[in-house]
Amino acid sequence: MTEVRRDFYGWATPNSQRVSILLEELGLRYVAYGVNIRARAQFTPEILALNPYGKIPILREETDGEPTLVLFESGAILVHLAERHGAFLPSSGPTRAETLAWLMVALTSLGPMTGQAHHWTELAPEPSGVALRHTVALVDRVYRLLEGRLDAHRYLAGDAFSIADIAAYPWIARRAWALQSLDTHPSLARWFAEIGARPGVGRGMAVPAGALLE
Ligand SMILES: N[C@@H](CCC(=O)N[C@@H](CS)C(=O)NCC(=O)O)C(=O)O
Repeated sequence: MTEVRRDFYGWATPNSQRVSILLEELGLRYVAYGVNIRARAQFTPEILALNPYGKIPILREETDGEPTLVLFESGAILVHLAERHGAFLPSSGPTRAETLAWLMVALTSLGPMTGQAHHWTELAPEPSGVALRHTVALVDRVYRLLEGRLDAHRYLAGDAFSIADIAAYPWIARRAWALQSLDTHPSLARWFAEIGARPGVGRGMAVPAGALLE
């Protein structure tokens, strides 16, 4: 029987949590390695050898003891695992296309815009009101989009929980970074509570054990 070993490199960050949530939702066995980005561990030779971009998450797979895949970019990892295990992404048809569209909203708008806003709300060495207002306004627009979608549909891709929800959830959990609130987004709040109640999501959010971003 073929034996697959999976090594997951991550930290308590939203992009990492996307992957650990999916690993848990799929019930896969994996070994989690902590890469503390606040201690700049992403720039060690070991991590740069796996991802020359020096970013997490990273997934490494071995099949029967032979390295078969090293993958970075959370979206690529989500699609790879979902396809390989036949879950949370339809294999063809319009719902697959829609799932990928909402996945891309999470990958290219929600995550990066929230990350940029976070720079201006908490991390920048010098404040900039212009940059803060600009980046928060970009996130406001994404939240309005998600609220409208979830007003009309149970999940981002429609009727079924998918990798689009998994990609969005950890960033909504960090909404304070971009001065967002669920109080003014009732449908997003309903979705956030439902996704957060899934045991696999709860477990995935806590990987690697003991990791703290602060
Ligand atoms: N587009 C990438 C972004 C990865 C990313 O920016 N990861 C952050 C943690 S959430 C990181 O590694 N930051 C450290 C750095 O950029 O040096 C993905 O989705 O995987």
